[in-house]
Amino acid sequence: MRSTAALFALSTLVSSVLGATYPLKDKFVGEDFFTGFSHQAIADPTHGRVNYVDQATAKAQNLSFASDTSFIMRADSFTVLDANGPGRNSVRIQSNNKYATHVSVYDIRHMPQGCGTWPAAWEVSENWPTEGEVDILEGTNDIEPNQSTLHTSANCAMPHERSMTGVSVSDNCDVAANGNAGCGVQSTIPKSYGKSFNAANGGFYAMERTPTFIKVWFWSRDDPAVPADVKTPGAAVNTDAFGTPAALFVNDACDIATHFAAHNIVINLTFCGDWAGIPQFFNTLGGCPGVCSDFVNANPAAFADAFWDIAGIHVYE
Ligand SMILES: *[C@@H]1O[C@H](CO)[C@@H](O)[C@H](O)[C@H]1NC(C)=O
Ligand SMILES: *[C@@H]1O[C@H](CO)[C@@H](O)[C@H](O)[C@H]1NC(C)=O
Ligand SMILES: CC(=O)N[C@H]1CO[C@H](CO)[C@@H](O)[C@@H]1O
Repeated sequence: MRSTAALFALSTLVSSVLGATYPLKDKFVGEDFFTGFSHQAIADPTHGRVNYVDQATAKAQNLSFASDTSFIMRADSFTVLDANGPGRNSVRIQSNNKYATHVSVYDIRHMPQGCGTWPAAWEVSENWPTEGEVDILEGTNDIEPNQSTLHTSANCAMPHERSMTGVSVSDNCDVAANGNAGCGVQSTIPKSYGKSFNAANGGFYAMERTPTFIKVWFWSRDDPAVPADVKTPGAAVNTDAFGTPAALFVNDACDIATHFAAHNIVINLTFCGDWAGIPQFFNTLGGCPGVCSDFVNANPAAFADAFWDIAGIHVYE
């Protein structure tokens, strides 16, 4: 009896982080980003030197552009800015649909690069932090690697050691506990961010979210281990075959089901602000000159590589 009970306990523990097969729910390729996502001309909550434009403006200025095989969104790289006027034009998009238990696969050829840039691909909803935030790909000033992070309300923490290839840099996800750093896992996979990501023609990020765990994987474009259903999206994905994730978040000391509501997918590109603009990140780690906002105002050409080229986002539910 006792050993059966022990076995049962072990199997429920193990099965709580097992993957599954999920059918395709939404596919976003090319023009789908103009219909399945909304351009958000909002003020940057992180105080960036940015001016998010609406869809009509983004199309007119060719900041958002779709072909059959890609969706490009980028910063204005032509205009010298008045220090007293609005920030640099850029694009922030949000999916019209929300997803709770799901897998999202991001096939990205190029991510924004350059001094002052703060790009992010993440999932979030209106009520922050009570409904949670999952940052899949985020960083600043080309500083590699960066990380995947959860931001939550109180009572959500992670054990330090987990079955993942990345390294936990902070175990408390509560935004009030550590100046909104959240619980971040730094990637140990080469070419997962910035210049080296772009030089390899990008790659694939995938995130699986269930009521009991959240996992993030990354494969560089030419990694022979890219799962076939990630490389060539089809009717379903099987996360059992994805291997050890770069980041794993578990429910030992965090009730994932109540800390995370259904989320929208958000892709954004801001400049400077509460993270990229801090001298430690802009100057010391990023090797960028002067004051971030002055740099953004005066150097439009420095933003020529500040663009996303997204081959597609597929969501399985
Ligand atoms: C951009 O994304 C990051 C993701 O973590 C977020 O913290 C920041 O507030 C976002 N900025 C805007 C304006 O959306
Ligand atoms: C808009 O951007 C795309 C992608 O960079 C480019 O191929 C296209 O020529 C641009 N269109 C115009 C009118 O500049
Ligand atoms: C390597 C690196 O620059 N990592 C940074 C990732 O982002 C966090 C902030 O969330 C920084 O604290 C790290 O230094």
